[in-house]
This record gives sequence, C-alpha cells and structure tokens, in this order.
Amino acid sequence: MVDRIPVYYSVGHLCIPGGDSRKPWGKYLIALNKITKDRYLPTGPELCHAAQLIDITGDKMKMLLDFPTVGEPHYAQAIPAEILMKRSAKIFKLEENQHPYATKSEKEARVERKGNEVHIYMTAIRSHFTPDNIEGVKVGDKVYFHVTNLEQDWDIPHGFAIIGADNAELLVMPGQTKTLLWKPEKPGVYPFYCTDFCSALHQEMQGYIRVSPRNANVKISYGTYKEGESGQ
Ligand SMILES: [Cu+2]
Repeated sequence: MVDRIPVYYSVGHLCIPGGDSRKPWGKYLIALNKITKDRYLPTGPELCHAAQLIDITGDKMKMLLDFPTVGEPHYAQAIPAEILMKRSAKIFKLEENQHPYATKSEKEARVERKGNEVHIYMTAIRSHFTPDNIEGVKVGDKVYFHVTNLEQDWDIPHGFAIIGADNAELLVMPGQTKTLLWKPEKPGVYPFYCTDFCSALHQEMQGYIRVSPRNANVKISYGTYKEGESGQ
C-alpha cells in the first residue's frame, strides 16, 4: 500500500478518465460517494450526494475538489474535453435533414389528412410555429406533429407540447425534425406551445388546434398568425 485518503462517506463507484479503455488517463480519480445526504444544505426534496476529485499522480494523493451531485453518483465515465468537443454535433444542417417528414421552410408547412391520420408538417423558429392555427381534426384521429426546427444557430432548441399527449413532449435541436403522436379524446380547442425557453418572446410561441366531434364534417384548414393582424 502506497497511500490512503478518506472520502465522505461510502464510496460506491470509482471513476478514472478512460478507465474502460486500453489506455486510461491516469492522473485523476473521482470517488462517487453514497450516504452523504447530510453534507450539504438541505435544499430538498432530494438531497445531494457527493463526489470527490483526487489527484493520483504522486505518492501522496491530493483531494482537489469536493462537490455535490444530484442523485446517487453512479458508474460514470470521464474523458478529456477536447476529444468530445471536436466530435460533438452542434447543429443539424437543414439541407442535410433526411427525415421523411421534414419541413424545410415555412412555405412547405401544411396539414394533410390520410383517412383517420392527420399529418402536420410544422416548423419552429423564434418565436412562432407555422402553422399555429389548425382546424378539421376530429376525435378518433391520430394526429402526427412533425416539427422541424428551422434555426441554424447554435443552442436554439425548441420544444413542443400539447395537452393530452400525456406521455411525451418534443425537444427539437436546430435543423432537426421530430414527431409527436397525439390522440385527441374530446372536442375542444387545445393550445400547443414551445417548452424550451428560446427568446424573450418564448411565451408567445404557441398555437391552437380545434378538435371537432367524431362525426363532424369540418374540413382541414390551417393558418399562421401574422404580426399586426387583429383577432385570433
Ligand atoms: Cu421556442
């Protein structure tokens, strides 16, 4: 034994950067500790656990950092940031978007009915959805929102949620398309909205869809609110 160092309190897992690779970067060790719930201010409801960063380069270990973590610090991996940085996709280029339901401009945005399926080809860009006002959906329809984020700026995701889609919402990164299935169960007017703070006008980033009764004869129609228009 060369050296010992106390950790607080029960070490559950250890992490060495690259520890699962053939050539670990052996300078540091992170102790991921359990049973540490009384070490930090009780902000609650979940109290923090602790992790500790230790320098293991010399004969004497040195505690460099002792920090709280949320949730039990479990089997974790670390690698040098520069390896991740040059490989991380910051943006999905719109012109490379191969999603079969992509909508690459607001002009292409539309709503199509196919039997009891309604496909909404929707775009999101600060700070509106296109279209943001939809009619002709009926109870019993399967409504697919195919939302394309038209942003080509780093770190401007948009979200999408609608009442009644109670198992999911979307987080759509710049240039990406994602689909949410919604099965409206009752007639009514339902708001949908962006769930990711995207600009000072984020709160305006919403729209409405009207759901008619199952046997109604309302045709699909849609539009987008333009600034300066009254009504809606
Ligand atoms: Cu948004």
